[in-house]
Amino acid sequence: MANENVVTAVDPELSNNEYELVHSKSPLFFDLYERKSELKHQTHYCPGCGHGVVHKLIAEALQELGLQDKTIFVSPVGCSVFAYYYFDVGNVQVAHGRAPASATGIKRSCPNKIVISYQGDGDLAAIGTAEIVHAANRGEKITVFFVNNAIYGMTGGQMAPTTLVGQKSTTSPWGRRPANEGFPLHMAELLATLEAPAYIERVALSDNKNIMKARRAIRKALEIQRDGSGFSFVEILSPCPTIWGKDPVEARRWVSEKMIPTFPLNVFRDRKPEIPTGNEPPQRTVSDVLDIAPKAGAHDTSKPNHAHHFKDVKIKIAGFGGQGVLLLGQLLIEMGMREELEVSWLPSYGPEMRSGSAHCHVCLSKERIGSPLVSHADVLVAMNEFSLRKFAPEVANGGVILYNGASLPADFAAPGVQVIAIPAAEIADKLGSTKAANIVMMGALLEETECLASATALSVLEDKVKKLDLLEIDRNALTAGRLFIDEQAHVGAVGQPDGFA
Ligand SMILES: Cc1ncc(C[n+]2csc(CCOP(=O)(O)OP(=O)(O)O)c2C)c(N)n1
Ligand code: SF4
Repeated sequence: MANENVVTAVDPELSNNEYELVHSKSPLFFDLYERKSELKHQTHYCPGCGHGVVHKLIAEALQELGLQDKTIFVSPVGCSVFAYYYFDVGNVQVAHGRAPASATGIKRSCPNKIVISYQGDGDLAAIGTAEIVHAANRGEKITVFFVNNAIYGMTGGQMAPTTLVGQKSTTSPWGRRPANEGFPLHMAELLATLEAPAYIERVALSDNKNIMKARRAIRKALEIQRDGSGFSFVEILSPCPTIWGKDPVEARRWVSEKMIPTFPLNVFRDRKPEIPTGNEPPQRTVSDVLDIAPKAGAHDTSKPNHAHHFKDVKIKIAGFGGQGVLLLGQLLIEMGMREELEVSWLPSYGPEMRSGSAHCHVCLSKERIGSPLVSHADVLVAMNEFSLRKFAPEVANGGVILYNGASLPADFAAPGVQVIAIPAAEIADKLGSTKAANIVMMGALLEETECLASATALSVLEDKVKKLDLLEIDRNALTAGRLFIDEQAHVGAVGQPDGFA
């Protein structure tokens, strides 16, 4: 049966099938490179770049080992930042240098997955030195593919820790001088001084023979992770024709003639580490560790007694710094946790401590949360007019906007969304503190959406608000927000530009 992944192109200039080009692509790759509006069959890498070769070798190894559905690929910052556009596996793209730390978290929470940390030499050996050393030293059961091209490719050719002695770069225009810039870092050798790693090898993309060795090393590193044997690391000396100013053939030769003498190819470690076990600390629940277990006599929230009528609720809370916008989000996720929901809270604010704009994304869900980002909110709590206008267009159809104001701005409209104006600041002011406006809004939110129980809200406030006079104001503010929603419905105090209320 014909292999659908093999494309055969016969050169029309050549007679009688004299010469045939055969290209094959691993089915582990996506069909098209969607990021490019045109040329979707091409990658974003320069011709002759080693990243493309390494991608192919990883894809083929994953496919041969049958690991596609179990793999989570952590891509770095650098030329390979878009690796997730190619690999049809689980993908996470992380901050510069942090891939081994993120991979650690992913592997520890999903121990049955194959977790790959893919990094360049700027990413791994400069900004991320600490992360790789400590992940290796802990013997994290991840696989690291370290693409060493002796330069920062993505940013235009600055010196990397791996830049060769005498090699010119934009930041070492006279060539690297050990007296000034130090010597190249040998990451494979450095990590091989540690006890915990199971497998460390350096390979090179200098010629076909070495590429075949790289292929075997990549496969072996993945097998080691599959078998649970420990930390595996493959350093791959890789051409960067563009920044080196060479054509692809010269660049490969340069790997062979210049890089390999500095970075000898070798298996530096190949054994299952003996890591002592036992004496593990007792397993404790998150609420025990954070000391948020319900106290005796407090509202018993150990078991959720509130029926959640949703699969998930996405909330955005926005206003000025100082209006308790971020705190309101934190209170809601605390309540969610006590009601045994999955929760996430993602703050966003400028450098100003007060009066700058601030907002947070809150997710409450019965299922694991994929992304903490709320791009289509079910509920928007807008603490000021700026936030109302800015975020209203992002509210999902059928969603709710709770606006801190006596009435809606005259020209404001949000079709398909229920908008409720609540004079929260005035209500809070009358209760003794304008600052409690966020709690008035919390009461309104709970009453309007019924997403969390009032009893949980009270128990959270009792635990979090230490000053008794403030606690009293907050209790009243919570009730006032709830009552406003109940009563305004009867008296028609809802802003209704869209005819909802
Ligand atoms: C915190 C931070 N610092 C600096 C940068 C700029 N930056 C982007 S990629 C990069 C280095 C990339 O070099 P390398 O890891 O060797 O990967 P390559 O592009 O060569 O594959 C740098 C310094 C950044 N994006 N983030
Ligand atoms: S700049 Fe270098 S590392 Fe980056 S894509 Fe081009 S050849 Fe590859």
